[in-house]
Amino acid sequence: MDAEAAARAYGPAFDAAVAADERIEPRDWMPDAYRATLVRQIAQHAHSEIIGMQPEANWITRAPSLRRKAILMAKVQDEAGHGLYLYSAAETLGASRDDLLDKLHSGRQRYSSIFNYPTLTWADVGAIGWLVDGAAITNQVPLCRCSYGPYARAMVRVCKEESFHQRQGYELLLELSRGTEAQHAMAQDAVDRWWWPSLMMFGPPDDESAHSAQSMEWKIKRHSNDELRQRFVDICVPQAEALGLTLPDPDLKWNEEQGRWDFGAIDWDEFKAVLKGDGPCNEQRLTQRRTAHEEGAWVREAAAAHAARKQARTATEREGAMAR
Ligand code: FAQ
Repeated sequence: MDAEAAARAYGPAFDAAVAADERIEPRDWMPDAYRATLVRQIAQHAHSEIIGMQPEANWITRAPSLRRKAILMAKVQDEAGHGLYLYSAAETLGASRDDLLDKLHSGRQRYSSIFNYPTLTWADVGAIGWLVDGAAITNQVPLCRCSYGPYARAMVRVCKEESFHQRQGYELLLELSRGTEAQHAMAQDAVDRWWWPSLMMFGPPDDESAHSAQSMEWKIKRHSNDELRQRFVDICVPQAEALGLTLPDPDLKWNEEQGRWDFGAIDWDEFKAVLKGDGPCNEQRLTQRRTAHEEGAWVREAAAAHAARKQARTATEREGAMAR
């Protein structure tokens, strides 16, 4: 059956399943563009998780206590795990992991803008947990209801772990904020630097978001970029107050009529520059990723050889059992 005939035959069932909030599973028919959009978004998400390990891993050897070091190591490992679930979800759509990594390494696929900023002090670990993981959760909780089953299910576990990450960041910042004057200043400086890039994580404004309308129609995205950004600001304002820290936005103002916090203008030129590769750490992040991939080649080879040997042994044992 050619593609057009398949769309005529199976398209109505796909549309009905999406309309009824049912899940689309890997073996179901789906429009090519739906598949391509999911591969694009899931791959970008997976790449963000593994590149996102770098800014915080930078502080593992310098964590101020054994407790903080153990927590940070567990968090960075969790991010690696999230990358693996997400690459697996992309594979269920027919994508090849090698090809996706190739596209990341050659700059043909994106990762989140946020990971192109440097972690200058220990307080940045707290700011990433509170703001970056906080923004990630705000964006990802609705993805647990994404129409594509494997992505939605991966998000359930990812969100549980992100919630722990967010709390550890908050707790770290709270301790610094209530500490010495220098510690408080360090926490404030980190929040000043991470606030605006965190708002950019939600993507361009709705009127410039190329994919939102179609992705919302397919129920891949459940809310627009601006809706989620607003939700995040409304969550953060009282949390910042409880932390004893200020958000670096003189235009933040409670809007009684709308029941939300109005906030100042985002510097979209900065966002575009980071997407183009001109952020403070773009080059460093990609170089480190390529190096890690090359240096890990022997691990992949050894794992593949081990798996092949195990499979051959299982096949021999099965044949032996059948002969008996
Ligand atoms: N950075 O039409 P839209 C994490 C691109 S969480 C870079 O609005 P869409 C956890 C977009 O790809 C971070 N590029 O796109 C963690 C598109 O480009 P294209 C990852 C961005 O897809 C925490 C163009 O702009 N989370 O890693 C960004 O409908 C701590 C037009 O944009 C996810 O990926 C950006 N911020 O909406 C790890 C969540 N925003 O492909 C370690 C899943 C937009 O046309 C430590 N993704 N672009 O060339 C999504 O929800 C969506 O993809 C959005 C963008 C909301 C990010």
